[in-house]
Amino acid sequence: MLKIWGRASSSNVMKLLWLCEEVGIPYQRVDAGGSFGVTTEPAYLAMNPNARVPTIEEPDGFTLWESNSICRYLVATHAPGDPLHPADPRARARIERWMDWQLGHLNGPMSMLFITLIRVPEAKWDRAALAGFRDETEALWDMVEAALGEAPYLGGDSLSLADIALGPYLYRWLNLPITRKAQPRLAAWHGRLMERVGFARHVAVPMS
Ligand SMILES: N[C@@H](CCC(=O)N[C@@H](CS)C(=O)NCC(=O)O)C(=O)O
Repeated sequence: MLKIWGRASSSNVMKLLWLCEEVGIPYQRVDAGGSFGVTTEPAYLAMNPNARVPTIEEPDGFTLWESNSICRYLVATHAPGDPLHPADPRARARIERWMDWQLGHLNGPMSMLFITLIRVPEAKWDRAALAGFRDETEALWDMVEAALGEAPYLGGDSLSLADIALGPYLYRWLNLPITRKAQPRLAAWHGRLMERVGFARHVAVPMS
């Protein structure tokens, strides 16, 4: 059976748990990262020298790290042809663009905002920096708000890996204790994602 290494509270692990639920891939999850440690042990580093979660391990010993690459690999190997990651080059590229954008643009300010608000004691907050992360993140979500004017899902008319890559961050953005401007398309998109069992079960969970 597929093994997923990583704590369930990790946004990057959530992507994989949701995807497995979405396409019916059986898996065993092993706690690692955060207070569980494990990621700096030699056996883990041999699988993932980046010492982060998630990492996957197949029964034949194949391992892979980087959550978005793992998502692509899992569809290709366990659900080939699934519209989550279509073969058409243009449709696929429009989906992968958002996966790259999540990693290259959204992840930085969003993680700083999340870690400060949820994991750093309030007395230690740098409020000016926090306001900067909030503003930067809101401007990035405005891009998604505009994109959702073209289609109900980020990659087009149906759920795709673009939604799965951004979903955990959308949930956090809409639930962090901050003031936010109204972004009605984001709210409607969140409502559509909440209808997916995998999102409701693995992503829409208390933040820690
Ligand atoms: N780009 C990597 C990021 C991996 C990453 O930073 N994971 C975080 C959790 S979301 C982590 O391992 N943090 C340290 C830890 O949990 O010990 C991916 O998408 O897999």
